[in-house]
Amino acid sequence: MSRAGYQREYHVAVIGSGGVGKSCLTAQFVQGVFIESYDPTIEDSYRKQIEVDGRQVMLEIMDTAGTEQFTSMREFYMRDAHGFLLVFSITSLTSLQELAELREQIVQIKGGDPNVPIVLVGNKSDLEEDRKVSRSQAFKVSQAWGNVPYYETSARRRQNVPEVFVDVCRQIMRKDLSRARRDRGPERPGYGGGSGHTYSRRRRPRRQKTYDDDDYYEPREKRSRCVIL
Ligand SMILES: Nc1nc2c(ncn2[C@@H]2O[C@H](COP(=O)(O)OP(=O)(O)OP(=O)(O)O)[C@@H](O)[C@H]2O)c(=O)[nH]1
Ligand SMILES: [Mg+2]
Repeated sequence: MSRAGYQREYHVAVIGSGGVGKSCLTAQFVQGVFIESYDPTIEDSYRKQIEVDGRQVMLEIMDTAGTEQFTSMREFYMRDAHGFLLVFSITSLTSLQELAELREQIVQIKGGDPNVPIVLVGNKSDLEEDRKVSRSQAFKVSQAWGNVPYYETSARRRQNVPEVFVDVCRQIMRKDLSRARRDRGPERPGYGGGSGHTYSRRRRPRRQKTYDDDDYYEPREKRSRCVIL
């Protein structure tokens, strides 16, 4: 149990077109393995306990179907999830374009809330020679969606994989905290003894960097609205 003495459970849905690497990202994060073969997902869910900003969090990860014929559960998981990884492959422009509709559906299902916790994920970054989506293209999309964070990941090389899950989790926590504050004032009994001080610290202004800072890397708590390459 965390020093806050209270464990939260958050639901994260991993969504995007078929074959972009949703299952591989999830498997890398949960089990630390890379799956070479392609077996279209119907619906899988995983639970993993992680520590974010000193708090123990139980993540329930819904690995969803990208293939049309298996998408009947879409509305259910969109309602259920607190946060979303919107995944495309940097080797397919169509896979990025198809996310727009999914994102609109999410916002609509969440009652028009434009601040739903979302991370835009460009996967297969190891396939640079097959790149069809430039970083600037993807970054523009992330800005148009209200400055959601954009990361490029490689499930194959485990690059930025934990980072995307932690980022969406942190966004959910932040939202949870502000809701608790709104409902109950500055005290935070919902966090079971946490004063909220540690967490609110994360809200300080961040240094803005642009997507083409190739060597850009800052400690996790400092970055959120930028591209991680
Ligand atoms: N080179 C490379 N291949 C990847 C990466 N991630 C996934 N793949 C491959 O892409 C294929 C599809 O990966 P999946 O994770 O099954 O794709 P998915 O998005 O879950 O597909 P659906 O379940 O049909 O929606 C597999 O053959 C993977 O090995 C990556 O980061 N780099
Ligand atoms: Mg899958």
